[in-house]
This record gives sequence, C-alpha cells and structure tokens, in this order.
Amino acid sequence: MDDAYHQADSRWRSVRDFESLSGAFAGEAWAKELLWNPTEDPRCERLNCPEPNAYRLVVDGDVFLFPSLLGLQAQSELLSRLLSSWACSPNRSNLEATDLEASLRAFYGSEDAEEAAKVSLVERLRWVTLGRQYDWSTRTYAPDAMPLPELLVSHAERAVELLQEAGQLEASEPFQAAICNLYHAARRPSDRLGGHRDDVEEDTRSPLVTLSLGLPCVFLLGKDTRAAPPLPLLLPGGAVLVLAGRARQAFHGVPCVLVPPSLQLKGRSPKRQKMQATPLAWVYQPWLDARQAAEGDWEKERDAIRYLLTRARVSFSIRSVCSDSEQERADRSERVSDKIQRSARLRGLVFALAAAFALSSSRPFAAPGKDKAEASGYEAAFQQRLQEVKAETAKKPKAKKAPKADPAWWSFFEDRAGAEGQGKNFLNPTEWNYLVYLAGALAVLTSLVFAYKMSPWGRGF
Ligand SMILES: O=C(O)CCC(=O)C(=O)O
Repeated sequence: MDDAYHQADSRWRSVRDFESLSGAFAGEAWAKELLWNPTEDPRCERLNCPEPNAYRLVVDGDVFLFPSLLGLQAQSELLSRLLSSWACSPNRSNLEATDLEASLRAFYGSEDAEEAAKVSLVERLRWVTLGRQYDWSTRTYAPDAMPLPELLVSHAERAVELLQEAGQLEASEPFQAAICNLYHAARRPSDRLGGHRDDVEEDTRSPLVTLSLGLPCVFLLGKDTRAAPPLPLLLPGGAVLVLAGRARQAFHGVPCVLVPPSLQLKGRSPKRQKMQATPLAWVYQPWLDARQAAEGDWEKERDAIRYLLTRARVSFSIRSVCSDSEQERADRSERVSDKIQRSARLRGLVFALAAAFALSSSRPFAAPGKDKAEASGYEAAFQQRLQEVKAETAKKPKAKKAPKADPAWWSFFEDRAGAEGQGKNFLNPTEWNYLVYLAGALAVLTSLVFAYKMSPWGRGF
C-alpha cells in the first residue's frame, strides 16, 4: 500500500525551524504546502463567531483552527498546573516510578531555571494522562473515573461553544480524558509523535480538542487511511485545533517542533545566544504580538514557565471517552464484575480452607456425627451429598449395552462424501494406500505376463 502519510512524515522530520522553509527547503513542493497563515490561505474559511480568529479548514470532515485562542496567561497557567500537580500521582506519566513532584517543585521554584532544568526531571517528562487514565499498552481507558481538571474542561468547552455559536458543531458529550504530550525540542529534536488515529474511545462522535502551548509545531492532518497525503499545518503556541466528524478519526501526528535557530543544539550544548526578538519572533512567541501583549507581562512570569514555553511544546488533547449513558453502563458492569470477583474469591477461600484442613487432618474428611467437634459444616454437607449421590446411583438401573452387530458390507459406504467436489473424502488415507498397492501389484503382474508372453516359452499360449 502506498503510505503517503509516512512519506510526508519523513520529509517533515528533517525540518528544525521556520527559517529553513524559506532557506534550505525553499525549492521543495512539500514545504510550500504548509498551511501557516490561515488569514490568507484559501484552504481556510474564516468563521463568523465571537472569536475573530477562528477558521474552518476546507478538508474532509470538520476541522477548526483557533490560531491564538490561548494567550500567554492561559498557557502559563496550564503549564504551571501541569508542573505543580497534574503530572503527579495518581495521574499516570512516563515518570511514574520517580519522585516527580519534589523535582517539579524544585524546578518550578528555582531562581535559576536554566541551572535547575539541567538536573530536573521535567525534561524527561514526556506524557501525562489526565481524567480517565489511558493505558498505552492495552489501549484502554481505566474504568475508575477520575475527574478531568476543570481548567482543561473549560478550555475545551469554550472552543466547542464558539463553534456551536458559529453554527458549526452540535452539542458534544462531556469531556472526560486528556493526554498531555511534551516535546522538549530544543534539547531533544527527536521528540515527535508518529502518525496515529485516536480511535479507542467509545464515543468518537464528540470532537477532539487539542490545546498547543509553547513552541510551534508542524501538525500533519491525514485522512482515514494512510494512503491519503496529509495536510501540513502550523500550530503555534496558543492554538486550539478541533477535529470533529470524519476528521475525528483521521490519522495525525507531529513530525517536528520548530525551534528558533539560536536555541538549537550545536554539538553537545545549546548555542549560547539569548533568544532575542527576531524577525520571525511571531512564529516562536506569538504572544509577543500587540493584541496579546496586554494580557500579561512576560517579565513577570516565573522563570521555569518561560524557560519551558520557549524551549518545548506542550499539548493537551482533550476528549470524551464515552457518552453519559455508556459511562453509566460501564460503571454498572464494573460493579457487577466486582461482585463476581468478590464471590469467586470467597468461594476460593472456602475451598482453600477446606483443602488445607483436609490435608492437615489424618483422615480426609471427618464422618458426620462421628466427631462433631472436628466435622465442619462444609465437610458434613459434603459427606451428606456424597451419600445422597451414592444412593441415587445405586437406585438407577444400569442401561444395558446393545450387543455389537456385525458390520454390514455396505457400512463401508456409510458417511462417505457423496456430493460433487468432495471426492477426496470418499477414501481415507489408509484406503488410498491399499488402492495404490493394488494398482502397483496389478502393474507388476501385467508386466510379468507380458514378458512371459514375449519369451520363447510363452509363445505356445
Ligand atoms: O501534540 C499534539 O498536538 C498531538 C497529540 C495527539 O495526537 C494525541 O495525544 O493523540
């Protein structure tokens, strides 16, 4: 099968920054396909909704893009909540086994964020599951319903409400789970996400809402098969992407996160230049633009947050796992299976106790009434039932076996395949062997007769 998604993914993996698209890759047709300016791109239609920067993409399914819905304040708040609590137990993350919380606190509270980050686990934090916990190995959601943080729900619901107001979406089911992905691209260019479909949720009618924080990325939006070439889309920090309808199950992934050249690794350590305002600063720090600057003073933000927002990309993809009624059904079936397990455990315990008692006793089971102190209720019941079964068996007349009749010669033909096309079943392998021996013997005999007839002794016959 022609894997057009894979081809696009491999090409985009070699891109490290926005600058190279008009530099090293300027002549490449695939690089020109990047949808980076929704205002002027014919593949985007501006929506009539209270948020002026809202677009519908002209693709299969319902795909909506808010390139700058989350300002600096909103991104910082999400990131600080992630670092201080969401990434810690009981939520699952790739660092589950470590003391993530203490490390995050040290990192978060540090005066010298760059120094702290060197020893911090933060840069090893790759994913966190929130709300209903997702198990990557079994590709299932845990049945215990941990609530999704209200802040995430409110961002996802806001996007959906804006689209409803614009007449683009119908009411959606409640959001119950989110997967947070962290791409520490400045230090690890290999942090990316391969093409996949989010298709394990029972409820795939509700939209998938992805919040993007920090560095921009190229997001590949495919179709429901890998054979279809995907659309490369620039998702800047602060963007919100909504996949609904057919696009809810489309292949998608993140082949590259764009890092300003001044922060890219050169040899073993990042280049020393400070991240200054560059002509392309709007790509890497869109919150610097005039409209968003009023939302928060960059200098007042904590060092750690600034450090991460300028060197990593963080995404939250928020989804509904099952509709309310399905959720209730899941709860009920969980309760039932709990009950079954409990009673099985109880039966197992009773049986184990009885077996242990029987083994430790010199007699396998104490006869009821013989030694009442020793005979437990279970043993007494067992003996009683045993006597009953013996008595019932003794009462039943034994069915007489019919005398074996000699097989009739035609029984050979019974159960043989008679239908057309089933000839092979007519003889079994042993019978086939006899037939071959017979044919062989006939052939030998015929040859002998023929040879004899040709010899001088046989001429008289
Ligand atoms: O990081 C992203 O934008 C994509 C996340 C994603 O596809 C997922 O979590 O399933």
